[in-house]
Amino acid sequence: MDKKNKTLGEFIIENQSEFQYSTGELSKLINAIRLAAKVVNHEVNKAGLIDILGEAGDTNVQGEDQQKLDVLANEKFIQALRKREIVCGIASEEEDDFITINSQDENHQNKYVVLIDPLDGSSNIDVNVSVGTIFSIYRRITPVGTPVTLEDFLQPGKNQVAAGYVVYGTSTMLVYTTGHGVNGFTLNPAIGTFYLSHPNMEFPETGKIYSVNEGNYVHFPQGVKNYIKYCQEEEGDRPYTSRYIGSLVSDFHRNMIKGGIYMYPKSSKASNGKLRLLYECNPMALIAEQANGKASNGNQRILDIQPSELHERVPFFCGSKKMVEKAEEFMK
Ligand code: P6P
Repeated sequence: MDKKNKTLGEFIIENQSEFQYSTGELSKLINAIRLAAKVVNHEVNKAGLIDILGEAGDTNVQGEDQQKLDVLANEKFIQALRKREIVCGIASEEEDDFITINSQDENHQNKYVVLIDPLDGSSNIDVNVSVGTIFSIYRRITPVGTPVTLEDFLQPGKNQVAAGYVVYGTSTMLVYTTGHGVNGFTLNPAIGTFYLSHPNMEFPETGKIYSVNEGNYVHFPQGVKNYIKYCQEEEGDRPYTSRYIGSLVSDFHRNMIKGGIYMYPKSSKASNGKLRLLYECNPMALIAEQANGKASNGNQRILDIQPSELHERVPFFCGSKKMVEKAEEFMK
């Protein structure tokens, strides 16, 4: 079959034997993400109308109470994952603590934990800028048959069995990896089907785009300031282009296709930067490495970091390998 016309469902079935664990388990996990992504996509795409449609009162057209979209996205992903009888626990940016999923079978036979940022960049919704969902999947490390514990969530990113994102942009795409490369699927909203549109996605080894909030420049460490000036100098293939959407998933996605580096450094205002290790940096770092890119906190591989708490933040430098390495040189 022509690779390009393959649906996500066909792709999962054709590639599930690569999944190191039970073949059916991966399908259930990705299918749960797929379903929730379609539901959230529907809500995000009419976000601008909700206020108008909601003028009739406190409810929207479906008669549901109006909810902030990130709360709604959180509920939709948790609901989809809970139903699949495959996940024993979920952690989310929207939840202070992790959620234990009690399987119907009280022996807690479910083997996977999922960590999500249900709607990253949600503040952009009000200005019609693309947003995304980020997900990270691990096998539990505590014994199956016992309630999930915090230890199951505080695993280094290199232990992830799958990771991906949904970008709700000019088109909606699901991009994910199970450790065998990165593939991108575009949603045909007319029929609600994701099609393989970007097989084997890879970061160009270098690029000419740097993404950072330069409004924080004066607060950055000197090494970061020096790298930003390096990007702006008239020399060789520079100056680079500055592109910063304020939505990690969108900046990452563009840089993976065109080549570039995304940076959220620490600063005098945020000693560990802003991005969360467990459900933003780790999944994006796995995707980056699977796409021949690189992801570090400035001096350490993101995927090697041993987490100490659920919502911890880390500085984040991610994208084309040579650009991340150059940035690290300036920060040594
Ligand atoms: P700032 C969105 O809130 C987010 O987590 C990322 O998606 C985005 O890249 C970053 O924060 C933007 O943060 O401080 O530059 O507005």
